[in-house]
Amino acid sequence: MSKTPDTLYAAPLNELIDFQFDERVVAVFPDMIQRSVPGYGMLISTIGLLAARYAQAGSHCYDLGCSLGAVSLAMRQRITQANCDIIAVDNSPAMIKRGRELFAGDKNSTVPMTMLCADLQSVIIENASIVVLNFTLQFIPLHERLTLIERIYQGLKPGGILILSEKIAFAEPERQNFHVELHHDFKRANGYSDLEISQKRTALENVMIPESLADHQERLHAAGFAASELWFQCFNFVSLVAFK
Ligand code: GEK
Repeated sequence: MSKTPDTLYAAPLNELIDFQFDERVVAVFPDMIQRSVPGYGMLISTIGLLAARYAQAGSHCYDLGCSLGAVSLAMRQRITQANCDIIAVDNSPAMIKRGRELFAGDKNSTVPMTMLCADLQSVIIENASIVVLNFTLQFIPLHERLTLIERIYQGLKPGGILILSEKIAFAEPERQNFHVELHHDFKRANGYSDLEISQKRTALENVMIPESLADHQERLHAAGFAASELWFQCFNFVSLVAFK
């Protein structure tokens, strides 16, 4: 599939409004996320492998903040356990509209999949073997995060997993600068200009709130998860698996 190039922040903008997952973002999203998140393609395919191993027969697999459904499609291609289904949720109508079109074209699997346009906070999580938050928790208000992780823990079956991928922040300024600078090098190497990098950063400032790795690990523990494992890190982008 050819990707529409992301040029949303290429020209100087007089007024920088808060970032929104609207039609303009949806049109360029596959290009944007690939060029902005180090390891995105590998994360998606590896989540498919985790799903293959941890899906339990007769359970639900949730993809919360699914955007166009890349995680769901990867899980769908790998799951072989009987009577599993995938529930993909996003509160952006434009994402879900385009995601449903892509899902309709995915003929590689018969695993049932539902794409819901809803606030993930209102979705009941039950009988789950896998829950994925792939770069979604960072958009949830800080004070709501523990309740969400607790709800996910309660909805998971014994042996179930939460896959949590996030952009993280570092308490020590030197470490923070090191990772941020390398992330910006990554974006420059993918063709983004300094203007694009800085305008996007400003647009995300009030919308995306990264926390430290320790904050995430402590919250997972507080919610009841017996153990969590850091399985991916590239600069300030990480992914954890938490085990019930
Ligand atoms: C991927 N997981 O391609 N309820 C539902 N969806 C939400 C909410 C909410 N309260 N808040 C934000 N979102 C995807 C990438 S993108 C990450 C996830 C990024 C949705 C929002 O609409 C967007 O589609 C997604 O979370 C975050 O693997 O663009 O940096």
